Amino acid sequence: MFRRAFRFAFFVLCFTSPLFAATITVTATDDTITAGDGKVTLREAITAINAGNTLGDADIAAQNPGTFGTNDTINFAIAGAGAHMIALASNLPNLNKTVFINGYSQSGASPNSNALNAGINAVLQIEIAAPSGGIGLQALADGTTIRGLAIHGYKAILVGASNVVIAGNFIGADAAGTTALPGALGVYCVQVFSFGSTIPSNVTIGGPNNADRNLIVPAGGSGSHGLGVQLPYVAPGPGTGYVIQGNYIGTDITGNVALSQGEGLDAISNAFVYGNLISGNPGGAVQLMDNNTLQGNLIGTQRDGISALPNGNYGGIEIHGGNSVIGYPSPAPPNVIAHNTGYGIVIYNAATQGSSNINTRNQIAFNSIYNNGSLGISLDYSPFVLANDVGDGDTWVTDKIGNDGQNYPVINSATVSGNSVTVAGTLNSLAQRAFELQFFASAACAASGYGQGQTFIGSKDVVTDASGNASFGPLSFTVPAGQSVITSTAIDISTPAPRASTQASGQISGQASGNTSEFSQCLTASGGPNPTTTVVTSSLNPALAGQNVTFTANIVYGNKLATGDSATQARSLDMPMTPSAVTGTISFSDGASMLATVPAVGDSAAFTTSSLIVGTHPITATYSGDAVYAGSSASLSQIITPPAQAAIQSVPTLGAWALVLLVLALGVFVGVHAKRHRQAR
Ligand SMILES: [Ca+2]
Ligand SMILES: [Ca+2]
Ligand SMILES: [Ca+2]
Repeated sequence: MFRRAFRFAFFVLCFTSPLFAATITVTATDDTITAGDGKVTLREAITAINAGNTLGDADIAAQNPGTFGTNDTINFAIAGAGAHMIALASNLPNLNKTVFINGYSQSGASPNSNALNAGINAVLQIEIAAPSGGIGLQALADGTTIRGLAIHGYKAILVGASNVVIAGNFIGADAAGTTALPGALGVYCVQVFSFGSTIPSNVTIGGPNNADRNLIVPAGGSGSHGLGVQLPYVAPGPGTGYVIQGNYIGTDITGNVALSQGEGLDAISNAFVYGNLISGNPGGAVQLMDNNTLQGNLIGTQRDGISALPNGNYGGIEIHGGNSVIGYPSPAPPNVIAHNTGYGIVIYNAATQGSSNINTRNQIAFNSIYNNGSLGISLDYSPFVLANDVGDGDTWVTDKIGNDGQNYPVINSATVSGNSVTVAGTLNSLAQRAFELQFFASAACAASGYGQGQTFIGSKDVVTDASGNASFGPLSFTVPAGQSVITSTAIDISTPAPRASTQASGQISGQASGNTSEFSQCLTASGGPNPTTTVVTSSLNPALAGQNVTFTANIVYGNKLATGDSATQARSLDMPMTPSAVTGTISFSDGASMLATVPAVGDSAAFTTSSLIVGTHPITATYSGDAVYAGSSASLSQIITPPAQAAIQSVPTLGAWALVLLVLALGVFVGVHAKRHRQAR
């Protein structure tokens, strides 16, 4: 009985344990296949795994690699200090068997542990240089994983299989992650392609953990720009289930310096693009096809999500298709799309670009879109605002305009009181349909007079009447200090019939259209800066003449945070809305006489004096105000009493004349004493 159980356990171990999959350890940077030379090269390891045997090489056999053919592993143990460069003379064999290539097995290597906003601290020790004009690694077996490599060249990593994971690598850069290394023809860092009739699906580039973060540098070659990630877009592709998550795309390992000479993401379909930093790409950040979801990406900023690191060319996101969701549904972290030299988001226009796709139903919500060089959202690939048409009858089919030319709301009034803004206005669009209106606050309006939208402040659902009209407001939203420029977008949330024409990756029947407008005209909220109250106090009142008295002024301003979300904000994100501290100066005066002007720091300023003469002083503290906060002032009566009343308690102090007299007396004493001393000798 016991023996039978033991036999069963042994059977289970033998036939199910991954311990028995083959592991080959690369021991040299050479790029040769030479049996029995005392070295195992990467080329030998891949060749052996593809062959399913040791190649009759005593060096491989001596490693007791295990059973070939099921989830084999290639590890590294190259002697000496890294990083170790494997310079390929020709393309390696394709990865035809499922394999885990683990660069982190090399001594001294370690994966990234930093969050997205803290730079990459991975240490890579294995660097692979593709042959000139050639390929680094080509994964053609389902389930292949490539981790912990610095790899660069013309086509660094090609993926022609499903369930492949590319994580924790530096692609298109050196092992330090600070230098772009283009091939002669530029770089496809990761190119996923349909191999024959095989359509790769479920390919993951990066992943949910910090250790999964790739550095992807679309380095450029002569006359050719690089591409960070390109997904299949020609027949028979694309597949489904692509994940591009947590990567730095275009920067160096700090996330603050641009290395890219090309475009970040290209031909993206059926992908979940989440939590990437995509900045510093002169060829543009993200080009979308169909059916993508983008959340929590920083596009055009440094790793802090604030400082500028712009993408060039079209700018942030260029859409050549439909059904993508950018920043929705809530509660997902929004995308920050800022500082790009071109558009924030632009949809291709079939009339001028000849797109054969159907570029509608792209839903854009909750994002922070600001300070981009052209429009925040353009539906017709034009830097000019697409004017509203009465009844919103324009469509992609008839007018070749993205998102069916969805009309934007018109804000008629916006007034500010403290940190609250109240808006009202109208929408004219398709009749008897439901729309979500989203409102945004910004520090400034775009040059067009129409918005971008820096901070999402709330939303309101409306339904149009038989004439296509709806009104909204007054609606009150909390706005961040200094952001009094209000804009709005309209999103069609009705559930219309499926799209007029079908395509391979078509609209789900009954799904809300999601057509989102461009940003509305800006309206700067009126009502002036936020009111303040000055509170002034004295450290000693009454005080004796000659005593130090410190006057402190504190600037108090309205309810700093929302006391509760309004009903229309129930779907909003929990965005931080920390008000800024006051800037400017605080002046202290004694009646008509100015005493001092002090910069306001941390909402307060102080002034100390011992010069007030006996009597009652009307002290006034006056806050200058700034762009955000209105000025204010407050007064108190400071009483100064004669010093004689408290002379006994006071520590006597020497006046200047008394000091002179004392020094003179000391001098006389020392002189007399010295004279006596000399006489005594
Ligand atoms: Ca060898
Ligand atoms: Ca329309
Ligand atoms: Ca329209």
